[in-house]
Amino acid sequence: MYNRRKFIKLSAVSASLAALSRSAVAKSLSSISPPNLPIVISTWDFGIIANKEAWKTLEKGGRALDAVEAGVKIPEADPNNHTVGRAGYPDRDGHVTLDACIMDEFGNCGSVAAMEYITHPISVARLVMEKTPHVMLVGEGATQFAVEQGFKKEKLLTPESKKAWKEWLKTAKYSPVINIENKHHMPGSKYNHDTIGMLAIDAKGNISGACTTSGMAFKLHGRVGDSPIIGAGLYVDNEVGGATSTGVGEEVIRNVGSFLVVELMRQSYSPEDACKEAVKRIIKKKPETAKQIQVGFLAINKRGEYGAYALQSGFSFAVCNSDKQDLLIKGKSIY
Ligand code: SD4
Repeated sequence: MYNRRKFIKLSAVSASLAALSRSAVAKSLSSISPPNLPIVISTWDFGIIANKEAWKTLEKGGRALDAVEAGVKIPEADPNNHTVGRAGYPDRDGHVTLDACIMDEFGNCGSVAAMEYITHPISVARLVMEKTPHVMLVGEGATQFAVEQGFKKEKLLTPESKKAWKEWLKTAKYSPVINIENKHHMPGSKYNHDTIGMLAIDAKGNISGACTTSGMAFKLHGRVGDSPIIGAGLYVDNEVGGATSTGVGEEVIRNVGSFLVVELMRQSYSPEDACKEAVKRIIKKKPETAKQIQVGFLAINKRGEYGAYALQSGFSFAVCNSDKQDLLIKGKSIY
């Protein structure tokens, strides 16, 4: 009897101790999770100014989707940026054709490809997502839709881009060069140029992403890269995280790169390891090509942890949260 009573008493003590330690664990978990939301990250040095614009929405408690659209519109409108938006370098026939896509926390997505005459392809992509039953519009159909939605039709080829194109025409040699956009950037421009891919998590923990580009400089007319292709240039799964890519789009498409990165994070790879594995797949399929081109991936998981990996050195990404608005990180690389 005595023993039984003592046992009951002891059990009660250990049960309340267990409850206490459970509540301590719960408390410590809630204090570290979510770590630092909201947060926005994006590719390359010009990601800093784009993130700052996105942050204006996020810090007010706004939606990640609105933040990424507003953020990437900054490089799209920048007259000194020759790889995104209105001042993008043209294709080999002199047409500026733009690619962009956007994806929200519900798995909705919209995209435009090879679209001419419109400065903000990301906003057209958003309207494709929100106002049509489709995911992707291309070429003239995309421009027509944009005009119907009230976008202004503009001539996008700037004098600087035209000059660079004329210069290129002298040899008209097309071979993707590592960070080709950086090599073609105009004197006086202070940014390191390339596609912008942006991923944000808002205060509610919802993830969205956007990706926008003028594509590879002096491409074949009609060429579409990875950037407007959901799963290649961008992918978001609100349960897992998001990923985006930059570099030679053909290799990203072949590996459905951003979808792969998100799926690897689902299998509990860290964002950086997932990006590294996706880069390694590119090498595995085309080892010789991989040595001569650039591809970079950037990813964030549901907890707001982020990471990146590239084939070649020179890839950077920008991070913005309540701690710091202008953090620039050098991406790790294989070569
Ligand atoms: C494309 N991925 O069109 C884009 C462009 C880019 O370095 O990121 N270039 O293939």
